[in-house]
Amino acid sequence: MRSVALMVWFFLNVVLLGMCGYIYLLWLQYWRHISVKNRQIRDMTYTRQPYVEYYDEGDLTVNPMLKGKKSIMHMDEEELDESNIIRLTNFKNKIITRLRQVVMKENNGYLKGENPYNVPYKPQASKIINKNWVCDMLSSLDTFRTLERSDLDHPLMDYLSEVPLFDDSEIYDSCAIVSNAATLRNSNFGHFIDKHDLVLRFNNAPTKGYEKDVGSKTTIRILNSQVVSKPNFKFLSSPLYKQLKLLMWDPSNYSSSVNEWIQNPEHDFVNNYMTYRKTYPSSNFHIVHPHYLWFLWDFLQSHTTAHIRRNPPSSGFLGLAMLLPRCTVVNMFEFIPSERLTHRCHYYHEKVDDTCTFGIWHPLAAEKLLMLAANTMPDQTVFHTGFVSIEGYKSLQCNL
Ligand code: NCC
Repeated sequence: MRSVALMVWFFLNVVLLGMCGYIYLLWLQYWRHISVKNRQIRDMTYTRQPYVEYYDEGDLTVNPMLKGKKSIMHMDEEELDESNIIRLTNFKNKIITRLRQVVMKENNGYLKGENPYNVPYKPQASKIINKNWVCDMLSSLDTFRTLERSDLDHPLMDYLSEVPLFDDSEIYDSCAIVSNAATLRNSNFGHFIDKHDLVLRFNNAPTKGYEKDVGSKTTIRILNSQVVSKPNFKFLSSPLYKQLKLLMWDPSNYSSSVNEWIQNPEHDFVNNYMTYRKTYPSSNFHIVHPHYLWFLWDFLQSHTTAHIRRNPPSSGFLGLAMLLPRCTVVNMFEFIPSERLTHRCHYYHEKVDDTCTFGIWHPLAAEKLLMLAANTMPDQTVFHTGFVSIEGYKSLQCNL
């Protein structure tokens, strides 16, 4: 009897001890959770600054020139609760890290990497960068340039439009640049995009069937020379390329003259260009001066603290440079990927390819980090809603 009582007593003690141990573990777990959460919130209030330093100097700092500015175009955005803000901050950090990794990888492969356009060695930016690069662009000697008849000694010259792509009085309050990114799907941006005074699209990106997400208005399209020359894009017959301003680009060798380039363009666009202009003589269709592409590349290099890929900038960056002097504000849709990010490339295809978003041929990651540096929108707009807003020259106060 005594030994049974002892055993019960022993058993109860073990249970009691076990319970105390368990409660202690739960208590520890709870305080660990609270302290992680507090740290995240503290970090978040630090990184939720609206403007990010675009290259790895450590801090995410506010650009004083942009502080307090607001875009003239607003979207109604939902209010995020705390757990969503934490998720968003983690997403933002992942995207910025990924972009920086791509830039670093290109930098590390710089000397071994290909240099198909014979770009001469250019130093990367020093550690102290003027963050207000939009003003730098304005103060630089070379501004956006299209080919003019006097630039060429080639039959093409007679087909170049004499009406400028934009006349001097064409200044817009709000401009939208719509990327071709797959993250536009289910964005519901259509109505907002169409409210902009000017809408820029790229290549063969359709609007029909995608109006809810990308809108239907197109003021201008930028085309790379593949789209003008390759039969599968149906450049001469597709309605995509009619009744709007068109701008195409084809890269030359870095130091070729215009006449050397036109004898041997990268893609043979010349016949289609001439046929288009002959068929639609009043069309406003221009060709980027090939030296301007390299000016843009030089500009990007001089504002990136790493060596960038020695290929021309993407159509997206060209579009931004073209519009900054003409728009009070430029809203860029899904250039910085939002939380809708998938592995797909375009909103109108199922093709899976991450490099469309982070870059493999163009110095895309460096371009995107520069866009982020000039962005005036809060993180929620960029990484949740899906667009960045950049002030045009007109609204910036540059000390020129
Ligand atoms: O894909 P693309 O680019 O036509 O996209 C236009 C601009 O949108 C931005 N973009 C696109 C996809 C994505 N997932 N994220 C993005 O940010 C980029 O800024 C891009 O410039 C081009 O720039 O002209 C490009 O064109 C395509 C392709 O030629 C056309 O789409 C026609 O098919 C190029 N791809 C290939 O040649 C395979 C791409 O490298 C550049």
